[in-house]
Formats: sequence, structure tokens, C-alpha cells
Amino acid sequence: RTLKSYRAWLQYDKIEDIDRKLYLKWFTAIGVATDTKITKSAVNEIIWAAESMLEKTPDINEETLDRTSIILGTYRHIHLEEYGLSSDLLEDVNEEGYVIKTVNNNEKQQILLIGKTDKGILYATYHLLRLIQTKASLEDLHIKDAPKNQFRMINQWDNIDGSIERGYAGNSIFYVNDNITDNLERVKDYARLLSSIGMNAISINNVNVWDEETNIITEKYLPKVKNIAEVFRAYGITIYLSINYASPIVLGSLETADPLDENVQNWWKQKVAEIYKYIPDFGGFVVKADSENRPGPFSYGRNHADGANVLAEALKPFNGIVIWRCFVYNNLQDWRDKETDRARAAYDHFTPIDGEFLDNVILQIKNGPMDFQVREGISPLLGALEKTNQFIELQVTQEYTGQQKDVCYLVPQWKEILEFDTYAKGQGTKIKDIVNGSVFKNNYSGIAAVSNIGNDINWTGHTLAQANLYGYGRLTWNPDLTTEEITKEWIYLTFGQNDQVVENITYILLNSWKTYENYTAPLGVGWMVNPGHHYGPNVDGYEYSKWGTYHFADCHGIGVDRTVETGTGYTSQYFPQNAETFNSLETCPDELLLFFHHVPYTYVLHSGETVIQHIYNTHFEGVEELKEFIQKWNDLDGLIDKVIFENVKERFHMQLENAKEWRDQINTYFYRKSGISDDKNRKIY
Ligand code: GCW
Repeated sequence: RTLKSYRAWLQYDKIEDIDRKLYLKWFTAIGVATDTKITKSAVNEIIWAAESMLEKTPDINEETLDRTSIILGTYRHIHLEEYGLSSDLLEDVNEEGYVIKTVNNNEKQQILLIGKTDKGILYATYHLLRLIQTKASLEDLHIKDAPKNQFRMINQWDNIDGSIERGYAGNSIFYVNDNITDNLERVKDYARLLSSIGMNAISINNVNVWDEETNIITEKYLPKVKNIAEVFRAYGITIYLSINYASPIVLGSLETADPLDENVQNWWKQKVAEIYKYIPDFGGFVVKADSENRPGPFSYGRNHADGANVLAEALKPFNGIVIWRCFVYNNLQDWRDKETDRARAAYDHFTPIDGEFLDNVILQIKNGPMDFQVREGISPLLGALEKTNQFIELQVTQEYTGQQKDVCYLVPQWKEILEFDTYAKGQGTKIKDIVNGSVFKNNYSGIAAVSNIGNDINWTGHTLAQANLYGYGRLTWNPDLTTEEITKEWIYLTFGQNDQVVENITYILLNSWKTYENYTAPLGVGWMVNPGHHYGPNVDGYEYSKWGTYHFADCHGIGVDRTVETGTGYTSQYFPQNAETFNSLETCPDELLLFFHHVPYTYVLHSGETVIQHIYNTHFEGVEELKEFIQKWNDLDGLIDKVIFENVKERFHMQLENAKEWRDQINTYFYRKSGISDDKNRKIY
């Protein structure tokens, strides 16, 4: 807990000299007007921060007016009129919103942290502490804020044996010795990190629910799930569980899990009632069904609306919800079959049943139609469902983006995704407005993402990968924040404000996605990774596989023809404006060219380069850019925490090896295939 890398963005570094005076006065007393567990978490956070930053333990009182202090409470509890404030101050913000206001009161000053509910108090608290850590003035605050997304969720892909599917930062913090952990210290610190960036929902087990994990909804584990739920509850975070669709068979000894079978329906009802006995505010289920060999309604000839609704019926009386994943595709494809296109699958499965889901079902849709590649199209399913609640699913864990050995800051990618114009309701129907529920007036809406943390001391393996989790939270809270704002904030909070530190780390982060893309799979083609673990180059690793993940490179050209005329017709799943843009070679953006088209190596991009020359150039450049990052990092020796410095330095070393391997394999492969040499005559093997 004392290590900087463990504290992540909640450093609470000691504030020295002049600045100390500016802040100290506020921390003589805290007035607490609201008495709830969540408010207590807020108060504890202030005390901890004050002790750490100012070596001062504030007095805790009820709301008092006669001292300079910080006052916390909901708008119902704080005596707003005493400060000259009106009770409709928070009228226009949602349940999780808040106001932070500095007021002068008979020569005394107060900072009011006013929540619409106690969750707002907690978010206001973290906001205030963020201001202090970024050295902002508190003298004249008037801030009003509220999350723009209703659900802000994290999915853990943790297994009970402590392993984490696609985890790159050690083992699970939730499971030890084949059980749920009893040591909740770290879980609590995770809850603090998450709530400080506004998260309000978490699922704590892998969406692939294996044999032992199926039992997580039984008395074997529920008492301990309850303990975890308690920790998160105090931070405004609701807990969810992933379930095995075949549970009625496996746990209930029924002969079927057919959602239309009455016994199955009753089994789920009882099961859900049992869970709520342990966890009265349980959030609901996350479900991966009929996907990658997991069971689902298809086995019984039922569609996914039937599949989800049986769970929704059971959860409804408790206000629980079903988060049903749309990552459903044929994973036993024959590579010879050019008709089937995995990219089409989610849209083809789910658009015909739009409107058939109960209103406590949310469909969770991956950002791309394939699978979290460094670059792929935007899922056309986002925007296509008019009558169904939906989340977008992002991947914070860097499965295909360097596995937290390589630095790859994903906020710029997410920003691009959220700003994408679907044209669903005409121009300006952006993804961010679909997933916040405003376009289709959804009951439930939001953003979910696969977590990147484990029990490594710095949480994320690569310390710079903390920025991805931070950025995910901030962007989910408010997708209108700019990448630059978020990046600067994270650096200030994590490293302080030394100019060179800020400049160099900003440079590395903001360029890292592009650089990663440069030395890996070109022009949106994806998938040139080692099968299974997905790290490092293997151009044909998935070319003759059953996973539907092909690049079709031959001696003439490369790319997947997804056009209407000669390809799989995937482009027609977009609304007309986008369909035309992607379908036509003339207008398809360079970076997605090979995702949508099969072209000769000599095809000339909008950039003026040929495809083959682009491949060579970007792969040579990627490695050079990385060397520049390394230089910029090495320049920070002595200016930042030694442990973090060494951690990142070591990772850069691995990344450089990886990037060189990518460069040489990709360049060599395409040189051999095409027979066209690099016009700059660089070394190709
Ligand atoms: O990205 C793929 C991963 C699987 C994962 C699956 C999914 C949890 O390689 O490990 O399984 O997606 O999202 O369900």
C-alpha cells in the first residue's frame, strides 16, 4: 500500500510548503450531513488523503457552520438555504450527479460536496481529491457533474483457480486457493480505484463459466460472493455474476436447459431468489451463450430472446438484469468456405429478434464485429437495434494489443469508436449517444469493458497500462472528455507535474496505439498473431483455422472482400452512408482497406503509397518510433519513482524484441509473397 505503483492514480502524495497552506485549512474539520455506508467511504477517503497529503487528521462532525471545513451530504440533508443555495440546485442532474461548491459563511469558508444521492457524494469526493492532487485552487469552486452513461461496468474474466482469461498482470485478486478470497483488503482498494473513476457495476467471474465456476451461484460460494458484494456496495458498485447456461442441468439435475421448459423456468426463479437472499441488491447475470462452445438456447432450437428472457423473468421481481453478450458466431468454420463471414454474425443473429427481449435484458455488443483487434470496423449492430437495450463492450485488457508487455494506450481508439457516426437516425447518430440510451430512449444503457488488472503489485503488469483503466473510467463517465484531457489528468495524478515527465509520457501514450498498429497487422486486416495466446507475429497462424479469421494473402494481393458485389456483403449491414463509404474502394479509409477489400499489393492508397510499400514503411517506422519512446522514457531516469521507472524500462525491452520480430516477419512474408522489393532498400530477410 505504500508503493507508488500500487497506489496507481490515488497517490495522495505529500504536499509541501506553500501549496500545503492553500489546502490545509480545509481539512481541519469535515461535516457529515448524511449517514450511509457510501458516505462513510467518502469520509474515509478524505481522512486517508488528508493524512497522506497534509499529515493532518480532520475532526469529523455533523454539519457545522462555524468552522472552515468540508461538508458532505445529499441535497436533502445539507441545509442548502443556510449557504444561500436553492434546493433545486441538483434538479437537472441524474441520481449519481453532484455539485461541488465553495461558500463563504461569516468569515468561514466551506466546500460543499452535495450529492443527489450518496453515490454523488462519493464521486464529488474523488473529484475534489483529484483537484487537490492536480494543484487546482479550491477558493471558488462551482462544479456540477453527473455521469453520461447509466451503467459503467467492468467485467472480470477471473476463474476460481485464480487464473485470468486474457489476464496479463498476475493472478486474480478475487480467488485464491481455489476459492473466493477472504482477504478483502485488495478487493477494497480495487473498489476505491474503480469508484474513483466512476464505475458502478462489476461482474466478478469469467464469461466462460467452466465446471467449478458453475457453482458460483450455489451455497458453496454465495456466502463469499456476499462478502465481495459488501465491499463493492460501500463504493457504489453493484455486483454481477456470469452464469453457465446449462446450470439447470449441471446444478439442478434437470434433463434440459431449454428456456421454454417450465421446470427450467422454475429452476431459474428459485435460483435467483436464493441469490437475492444473500445479496439483496445483486445486479444480475452476464451471459455468454452459444459462443465458442459454451451452451446456449440454440441447443434447444430456441433463439437468443427466448434464451435471455427466461433469466430476465426470474430476475425481474428483484430488479435484476440480464446482460446478454452478442459475441455469437460459428467458430467451426471451414477456411475453404468463403461465403461465411464471421464479421456478419452478431448482426445476423440479433437484428431479426430486436423487440423480442424483455425490458430488463441488455445486449452487450463488442466494439468491432470480429474481436478487439488493434484496428477493425465498428460493429454495425450498434445502432441497428431500435427496441433493445444495449451496452458496448470494450477490452481494457490488451489481448491483441500487446498484452501489457507492449505499451498501447487505447483511449484514442475508444474515443474514435464512441465518436463514430452510425447514421442510424440520420447524420450525427454517434455510438456514444446510442450507448448512453438517448437515441432509442432505452431503459438501460451503458458501457462495459474487460478489466486489465491482476494481483501484480502495480495492478496492470505494465504500469503505463494503468492509464487504460483510468481512461476507460473517465471516458465512460463522460465520453465528451478529450483524449488529451484524460491523459494529462492521469499523468498528473500518477507522476505529478514535472514538465519533462508530462511531456515525455504524453508523447509515448498518445502515439503508442498508432505505433503498435504500425509494427503489427496492417490496414485493418488483423489476426496475424500466434494462435491461442495471441502475442507476437504469425502471419498464417489463423489462415487455415476454423475461427473465421483470414487475410487471404497470395502472390497478387491481400485482404477480405466484404463488399456487396463480390464479397460477403458485410458492408450492407451499415446504414447507407457508411455502407457506401466502406463498400467503395475510392472512399474506404486507408486504415480499414484490407478489412473491407481484397486488393493487389500495387494498389495505391489515398496516402499515395502502394499497399506493399505501406506495409514496409509502417513496419520499419514502428520500430523506430518505439526506439524514440524508449529514449523518452530513459530521459525520465531520476525524475520518477524508481520502481515504476524500472518496470516500464523492462517492458520496453520486451516490446522492442516483439516489434522487431513483427517487423521482420511481416516484411519478409510479404516480400516473399509479392516479390516486390522495398523501394528504400531496407533490410528484409
Ligand atoms: O477475444 C476472445 C478471447 C476469449 C474470450 C472471448 C469472449 C472470454 O480470445 O478468450 O473468452 O473473446 O469475448 O468471449
